[in-house]
Amino acid sequence: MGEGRGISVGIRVIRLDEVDSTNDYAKKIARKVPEGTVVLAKRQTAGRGRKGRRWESPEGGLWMSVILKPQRVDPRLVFVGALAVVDTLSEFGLSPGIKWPNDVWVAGRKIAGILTEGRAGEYTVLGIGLNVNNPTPPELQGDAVSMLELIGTPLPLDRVLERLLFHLNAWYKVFKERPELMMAKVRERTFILGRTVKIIQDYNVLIGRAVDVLDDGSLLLDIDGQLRRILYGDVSLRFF
Ligand code: BT5
Repeated sequence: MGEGRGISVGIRVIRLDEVDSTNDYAKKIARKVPEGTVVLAKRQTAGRGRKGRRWESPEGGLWMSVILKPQRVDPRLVFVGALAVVDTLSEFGLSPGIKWPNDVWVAGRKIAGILTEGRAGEYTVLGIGLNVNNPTPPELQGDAVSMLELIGTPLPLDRVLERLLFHLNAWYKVFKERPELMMAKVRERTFILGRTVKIIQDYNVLIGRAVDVLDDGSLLLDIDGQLRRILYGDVSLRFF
């Protein structure tokens, strides 16, 4: 299926020493570069999470954005990033899980975050922040973790990048050809299922048991016996 015609994530890697945000840089060049172009920076001065939250990006981490040009904007693209990070970390001997919707955690702490942004019909920028050898923010002690901290020795960043690009290619292909297969893997890797969680929406807080991740990427929550679908969007999830 589509063999040989698929794009290659990482066909071109733009390496920067410093940038405000690789996502912002990628959005500026997205229309002019081929799909699969990657923007990588040693450090970001204004790395962003969702809703303008800050993403700490000192030297030593993997801060990158992939420019994709899918047929349609699809919120499930975030899972291409999450699964690729999960597979990469597994190869390094770690046991990661997805904290729906956009985090990867190891041993109860956040090691990576994904931020997708796009322009309908034009491009989607898939931003990935992965703590590799960088110090994690002191104010997030206990909440954030790096590969260095878990493995005990610094890792060659290029080796981590190479494995991540490999898995991004593989999962992007599955996403395009068999999205339901990708979602089955997401379900398998989502560690919050069965747990009681708190969903924080703009003006609303919901507490319930996470039951399932549906094929459209939404989370099924059991609130006192009533099932409710939570759409991926600007929601935060906390353990209760
Ligand atoms: C995310 O947002 O988790 C998405 C982060 C995406 C970062 C990448 S880096 C490359 C690309 N360029 C960008 O500018 N962004 C992307 P969110 O779910 O909103 O989580 C943000 C929260 O994570 C913050 O409020 C902190 O609590 C926490 N945080 C910040 N820096 C962190 C770090 N280095 N490691 C772990 N947690 C962190």
